[in-house]
Amino acid sequence: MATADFVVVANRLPVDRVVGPDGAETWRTSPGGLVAALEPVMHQVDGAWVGWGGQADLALEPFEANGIRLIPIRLSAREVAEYYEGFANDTIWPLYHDVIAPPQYHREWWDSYVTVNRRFAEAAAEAVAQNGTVWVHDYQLQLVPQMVRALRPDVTIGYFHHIPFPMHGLYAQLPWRDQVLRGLLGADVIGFQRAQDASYFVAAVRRRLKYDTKATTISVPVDEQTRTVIAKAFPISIDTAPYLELIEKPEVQARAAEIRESLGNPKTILLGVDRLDYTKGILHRIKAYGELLDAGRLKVEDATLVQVASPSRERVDAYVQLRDEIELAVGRINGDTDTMDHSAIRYLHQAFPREEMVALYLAADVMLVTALRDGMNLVAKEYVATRADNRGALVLSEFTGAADELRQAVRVNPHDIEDLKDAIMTAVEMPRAEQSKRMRSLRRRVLEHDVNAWSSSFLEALATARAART
Ligand code: GDG
Repeated sequence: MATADFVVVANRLPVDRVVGPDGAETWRTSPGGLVAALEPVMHQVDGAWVGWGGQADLALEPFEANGIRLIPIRLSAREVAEYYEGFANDTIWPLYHDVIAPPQYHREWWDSYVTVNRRFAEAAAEAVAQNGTVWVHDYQLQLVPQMVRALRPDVTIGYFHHIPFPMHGLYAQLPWRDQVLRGLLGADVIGFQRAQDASYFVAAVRRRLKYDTKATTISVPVDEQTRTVIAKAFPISIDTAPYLELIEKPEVQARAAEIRESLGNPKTILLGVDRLDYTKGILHRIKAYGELLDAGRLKVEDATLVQVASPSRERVDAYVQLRDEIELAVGRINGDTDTMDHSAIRYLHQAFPREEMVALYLAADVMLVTALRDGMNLVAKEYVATRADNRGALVLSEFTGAADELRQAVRVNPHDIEDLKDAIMTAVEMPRAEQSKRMRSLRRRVLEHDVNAWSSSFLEALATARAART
């Protein structure tokens, strides 16, 4: 197989498998921002993408889709359960999100994580050209940088961590804490969402491995010498173009008006859009909203909360339980407060096409992003991008990466239900002029720092690292 100068390694391939009514298989580009950000890069250089096809036991040969060479990794059903649902989503995910849910530590999950990481690393090492670049993505593949380095010392390696990195006091729980640090340190550049994440990582390296560190630079001893690793923040963003196009479409605007109509034309539509995940603070938001209705600070005739909770990780216990709790809470509040014409909460456990999401953003007067912990949170940025008329208000948790950048949002500590209630009311009652002043500044930030700016700055750092090595 021909090699590629630039190889992306991510848990998922950038395409989804679609089987037509005649049984014929096609691949459709996934709608995610990562694909949008990397697609131009993949086309400029000679690129390949290593990832899982999303289905257990799917054995596929490398193939090409939309001009990108794809190298599928096969995972058995057991590996999906142990490496992906287990270690990635039930050990690392809760631990790195400040143990909002208790992480499960199982030795066989770890073993599977090592095995699968090695498979990804071997595929990347085989695919990359001499002196090429490998860019590894996210917490499912933290061991891959070191594994690729061991196989291919000629290659420049980047890693980007999409979720938070926890403070040392929590990180230290991980039974395989040193192995994971060493795995990541195989990279030349390690990117995090926030400066705080990077500094927690550097502190963990200093405390556990006793390596010398200085600000964002880590000196990793190799034989008698040292190798420099950069660990710093590269806040990710959205591909703004499709959002700016969709908000101009008459049918999307008409749909936004139709949504408002179908909710009984309330004065205020509040919106939450999240994967159904315990990190997103959906329950806290619903509780605060219910108390505002109870206390008469909001009236069911005047306000509706639309909560989209898109199905996620439905085979992990904590998610099954969370869904029950949310649905109980929504049912109670609606049961207590709905009238024949108005519903307190319109809850949708569904995934929608992007057009519908944009229509919802356009219809929403107040956007609630109240995550208890979130690497970045792209929903906040998407809402801001769609507010071309500078109207609307964003309530944003200080525990999201986005809070570092979106300073003009109504900031909130979602653990503090009283603060959450006050923040919701501040947003609901915000005068037009203030909405406009804040939104203008928020939009400037999001439109200037889009996903292309993010990938360029990361790749520049990698190029600098490569130059320093030679
Ligand atoms: C991880 C980190 C970090 C959601 N429901 C639907 C739908 N979505 C889209 C949103 C948004 C994306 O999914 C979710 O991105 P977030 O950033 O909000 O959150 P995570 O999925 O947890 O992502 C996060 C991110 O990685 C990137 O680094 O920001 O912190 O946790 O784009 O719009 N899209 C459609 N239908 C849905 O029902 N079409």
